Amino acid sequence: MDRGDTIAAVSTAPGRGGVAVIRVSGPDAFEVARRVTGREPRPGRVAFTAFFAPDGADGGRRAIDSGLLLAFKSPRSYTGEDVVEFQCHGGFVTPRRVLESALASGARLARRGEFTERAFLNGRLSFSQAEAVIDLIDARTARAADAALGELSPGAAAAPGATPLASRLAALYGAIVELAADIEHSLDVDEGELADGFAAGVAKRLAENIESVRGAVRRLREKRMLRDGSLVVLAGPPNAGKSSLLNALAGEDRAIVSAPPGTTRDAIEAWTDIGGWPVRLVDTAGLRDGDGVGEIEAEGIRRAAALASRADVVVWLDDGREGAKPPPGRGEIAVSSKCDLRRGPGLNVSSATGEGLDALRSAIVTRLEALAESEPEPDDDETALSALLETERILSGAAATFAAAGDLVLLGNALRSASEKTGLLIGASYTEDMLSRLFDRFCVGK
Ligand SMILES: Nc1nc2c(ncn2[C@@H]2O[C@H](COP(=O)(O)OP(=O)(O)OP(=O)(O)O)[C@@H](O)[C@H]2O)c(=O)[nH]1
Ligand SMILES: [Mg+2]
Repeated sequence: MDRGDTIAAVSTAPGRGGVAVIRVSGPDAFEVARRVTGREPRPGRVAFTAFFAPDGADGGRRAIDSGLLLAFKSPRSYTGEDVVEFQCHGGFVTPRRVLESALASGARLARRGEFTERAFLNGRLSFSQAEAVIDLIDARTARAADAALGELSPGAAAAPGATPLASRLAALYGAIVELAADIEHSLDVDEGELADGFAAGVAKRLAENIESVRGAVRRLREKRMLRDGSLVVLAGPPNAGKSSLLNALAGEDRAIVSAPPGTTRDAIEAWTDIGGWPVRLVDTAGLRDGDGVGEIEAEGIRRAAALASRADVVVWLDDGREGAKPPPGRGEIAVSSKCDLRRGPGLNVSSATGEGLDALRSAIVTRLEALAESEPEPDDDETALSALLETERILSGAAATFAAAGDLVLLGNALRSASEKTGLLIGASYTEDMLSRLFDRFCVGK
């Protein structure tokens, strides 16, 4: 990888906006700034300056905008390299022209996440902090942002008090390595010289380590739910009030509501914040069968059933009419809708008056919290989670074998492979694959 050159990118989101930031990092960053602005960048000072393109008449330069120049001298910068930032007007043209001028002045276009990758490689951020940067950018709710901030800068005012996952993992790694070392040592001494209760002490420490792995798995699962959001599907018979409920929960008029049954065909979704959890709320076609169901509605019903089957939570609405099917599968919350008209079993909710909406939100939060506590699905391909699950598997297996046979050599081997797995999580070792997976999540310019 070409990590020693100078990179540039527009760091702000594209589109209309008051201000855009173009960031340059690398050994030639100050030279790029000299060429783009015609002045000397001064670390710690903000300069108001013109920006030039190098393609003016007679080989001269042409003004394209004016704005602010900021300079950061290595190693005191985001990436740890020399960094300059140009703040120009936003919009579709100017940021691009300032960027092109930087590129014409010796920089090359950064890949996505390359600034943060350099920060990581230069030791300015740990792996988990780099991950927290993108989680913070992607956060959809304040709770998700707090969780990311807690990992990025422990002790930050807005962050909750919980121990950052990174510290927990570091402690776990330390405990496993220490136990492995004690066992290695015990192999070097005569059995008679081992302290009384040595085996019992080992078993106890092993059990504690397994408990910490489980705690970290739960934290990771919660983190992932905060990052990716949860799928909450509104399902039920036609006309039960699903689209009305989507609009009421999302606080906007997303889905068409109308009196005839069979209105909704395509699934309609809205992202919303439910008790701090980012939720992808989906309104579906009413489920019914029999005569009078046309081709399009039938397809809508198939999609609704498919969505409900992979939902984290299904909210099953029933307005008490004949023919309503029982809720599909587990994990659903039964709602009697239109409770301003009639009361029914389960949660009574009215989208018309707003009654029961808060109770429904709480019921959804309860389900999501239970999910965060539950065992993650085994096919999970997330690097950290799979490394932790693998650690748990190794440790549990080792604990069982040790309890049965008391073989310290086997246990020592198991602990060594467990420590390699957890080492991956604390940046003691990391693979190129982990790096590219992480930095692929970033946008260009960060
Ligand atoms: N009084 C009352 N009427 C409601 C309530 N919710 C929905 N309705 C009415 O019930 C009818 C159907 O509402 P929708 O939200 O379109 O129902 P749906 O379940 O999405 O229907 P389909 O898309 O056809 O399956 C409309 O006439 C709504 O105005 C409610 O809480 N109270
Ligand atoms: Mg509908």
